Amino acid sequence: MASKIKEQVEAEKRRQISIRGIAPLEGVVHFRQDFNRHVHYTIIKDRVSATKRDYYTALAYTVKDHLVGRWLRTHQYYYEIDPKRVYYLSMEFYMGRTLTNTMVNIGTLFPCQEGLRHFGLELEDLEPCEVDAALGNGGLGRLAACFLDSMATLGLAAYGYGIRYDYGIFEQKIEGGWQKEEPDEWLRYGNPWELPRPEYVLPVKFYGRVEQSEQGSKWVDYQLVHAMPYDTPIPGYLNNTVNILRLWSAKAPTSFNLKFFNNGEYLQAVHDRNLAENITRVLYPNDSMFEGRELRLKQEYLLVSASLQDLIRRYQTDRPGNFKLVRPTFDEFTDKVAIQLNDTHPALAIPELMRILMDDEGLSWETAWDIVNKTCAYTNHTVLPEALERWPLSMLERLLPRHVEIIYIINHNFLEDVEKRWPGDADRKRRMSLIEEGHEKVVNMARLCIVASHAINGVSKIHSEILKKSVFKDFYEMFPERFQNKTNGITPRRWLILCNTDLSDLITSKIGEDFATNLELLRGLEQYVESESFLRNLIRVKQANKQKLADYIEQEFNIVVNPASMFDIQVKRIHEYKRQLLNCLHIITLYNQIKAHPEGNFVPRTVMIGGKAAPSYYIAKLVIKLINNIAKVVNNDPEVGDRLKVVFLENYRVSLAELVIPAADLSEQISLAGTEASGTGNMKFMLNGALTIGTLDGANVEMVEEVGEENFFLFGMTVEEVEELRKEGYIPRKYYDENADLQQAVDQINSGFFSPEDPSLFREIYNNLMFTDRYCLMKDYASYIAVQRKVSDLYRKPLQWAAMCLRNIAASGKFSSDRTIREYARDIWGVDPSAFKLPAPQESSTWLGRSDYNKTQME
Ligand code: 26Q
Repeated sequence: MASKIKEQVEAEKRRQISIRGIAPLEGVVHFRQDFNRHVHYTIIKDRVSATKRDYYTALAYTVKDHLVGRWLRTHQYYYEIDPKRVYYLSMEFYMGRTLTNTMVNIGTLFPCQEGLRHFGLELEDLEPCEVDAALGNGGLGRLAACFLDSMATLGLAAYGYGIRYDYGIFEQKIEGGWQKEEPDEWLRYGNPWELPRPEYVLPVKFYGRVEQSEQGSKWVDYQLVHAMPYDTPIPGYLNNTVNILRLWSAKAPTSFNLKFFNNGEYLQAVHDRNLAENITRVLYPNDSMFEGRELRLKQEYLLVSASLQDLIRRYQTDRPGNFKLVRPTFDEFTDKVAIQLNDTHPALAIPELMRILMDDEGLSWETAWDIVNKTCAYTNHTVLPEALERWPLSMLERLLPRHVEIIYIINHNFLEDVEKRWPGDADRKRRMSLIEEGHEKVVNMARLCIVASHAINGVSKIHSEILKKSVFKDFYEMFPERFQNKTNGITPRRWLILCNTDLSDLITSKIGEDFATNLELLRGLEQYVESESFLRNLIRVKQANKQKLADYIEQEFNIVVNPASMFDIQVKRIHEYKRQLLNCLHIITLYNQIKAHPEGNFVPRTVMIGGKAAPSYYIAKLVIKLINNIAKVVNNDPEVGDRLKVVFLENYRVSLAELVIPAADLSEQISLAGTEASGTGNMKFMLNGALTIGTLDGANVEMVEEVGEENFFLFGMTVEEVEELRKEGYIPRKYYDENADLQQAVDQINSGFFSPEDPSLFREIYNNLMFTDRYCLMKDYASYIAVQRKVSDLYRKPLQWAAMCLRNIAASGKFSSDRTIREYARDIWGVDPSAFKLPAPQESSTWLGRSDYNKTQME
């Protein structure tokens, strides 16, 4: 009884210092009025007819209203002080949901929660009404979203530019164990967070030809498509900054297909408008395999062309929509503009900026080239050769004739420089040429980016080293000063405060709330590794998160999981290099051990795997089927009981990550060393108090550096060992012959043990493992299994486990995307994240949370 009271007192104390802030009474009253007004006037419903979604929408508008003042003020301020602008160009922004993130960042979470309760509504019930903005495939797109949050939080004058796809990444359904893709109709119920800006529409040209004249080159006979901008506000964390994400949507110009129109073929002309508007219809769902589709090229060019026109307009004029030139020359351009290319997808920005500066603005080649070089920088996200963009020259020539001319000249000048430096080295020139000769000529976009940019960076230490040592070795020799590293990060607002409020409140109770913008402060938690009461609190928080996930799994998949079992989780895109199949081999091995010793004392585990496979990636889809078939066998074996359960997490996405990651005990980061550029899921798990089993790959290397090997379950070959093994000739079969457990597992896959209805179903996986095994699963199996055993042993000792979790949380501060963005700002963009905070706007009604409330008071 006494402990119950103590717990309540504790809970009350934590509530007082909650990161959610305190709800001032008058704030809650205003909130209720505003919310009511939106239900009534915006949604046009009453308390009888309003649905949950109506309440969600009304809440979204209520919250959005409080962004408006800050939004306007931020941009007035930018026009006043005219800082250097940073433009983040990306084909993907994987934003997820916006509602709760907005409330967290403007400090109104608590008053909103309180206010809703007066209507008998729980925020938790309304949140799921918001469909994820899933305009991304995975890591690269989510990184862009985390960067927007950090750039706004650091007060940078930064803009995201991307594509407003009508359909984001497909919705994954599992039918009979197989992945089925369904269109992601994210705009079906409208999007309260976006603002269309038809007044800033811009023309984009395709096809046609180049005419040479006295005045230079002219692009003629082109087809026109309009790019319509939609703006989404990006609030910084409690700093009154609201930046903008501007997404382009293709729109047929009024004049489109006028030819038909004049012939009286009116209906056909209206019909054909779809052709133009199809450009931004759908996100390409490939994230590791380049396919040279013309529609994708059009998407990339639409992004680049519209964004460059837009940012040049911003440079030249003093107000949007005011076309009075205040800067008639480009003399200050490099002082006012930084352009970051998120992989090569927006690489056409290079020839496009050259074209604009020369053909439209009349600058010389040399001046234009210098400007391009000083403004553009390129981030590489992959070393897999099949993922690198290499566009057929013939396709480029048809679609963008002038750009191909420019690329030829860039290449000519560049190869001349190579010749100067390495006279007569023809092979080097072949290796470095932007245009590769094969059975068809292609443009290597990564090389174009390296030659044209002042900075090139990888996304983790080890990845950046690999770029210098192998992938771009020749280029590193030529431009060593351009190569940098910028280790990825994640935003602690979404990936801790939003998704794991209990943990962030627990942390706040010990070290205060400043870790939200200074994540290195988490080091201050190290002093509690021996405090049993703190560790027990940590365990309690984790247990509650696990229970929430268990409830979801039971509700969605009808699988009952044991919340006391170890939650062993691998969530990421399905790809051979990420080795979900190695995880499968471990599951099968555990199953075989239980079957061999049914009376044995096993540490119960629930293994969860989630992720989407590219629709055209057959082997990846077969792996999904295998996981589901293993689950069927294991979950229905009464002898296994609740000692082992396997769950495939259907339709893994940002919002599901927010539920899954806080519930993890064990994070699987098991890619072959040298293949995962960085990974960012690994960081999210670490921050949320999971332990990691992983290889020395990507950012795992730096996680180990921060936390110490003794607090990390390392296994597998190093990059050097992989290299060595390949040199001597890798024979996967050897490991099969040597290891009876591996043999048994592989044989079961081959013999139809997991597919009795079709025994040869997984033959291709078997052949792959035994005869190719490009990612060396067979070699790493033994060490993986050995370390998994150590994981189980530690799980038997909850306090030791929790202490190690705490050490991981305390060591995760480096992986804040605020740190990453500070480094980009300093080393690449040449901008200074200002400590200056915009004052809060004056608002007619105020229901602000504590933090904002205090700032208003201080004015
Ligand atoms: C390219 C051309 C045509 C169609 C699609 C694509 C395409 C699209 C997406 C190619 C690649 C991607 C995505 C790559 C990606 O997500 N890479 C991941 O980036 C993360 C952020 O840096 C890293 O953490 C991961 O390691 C890396 O795999």
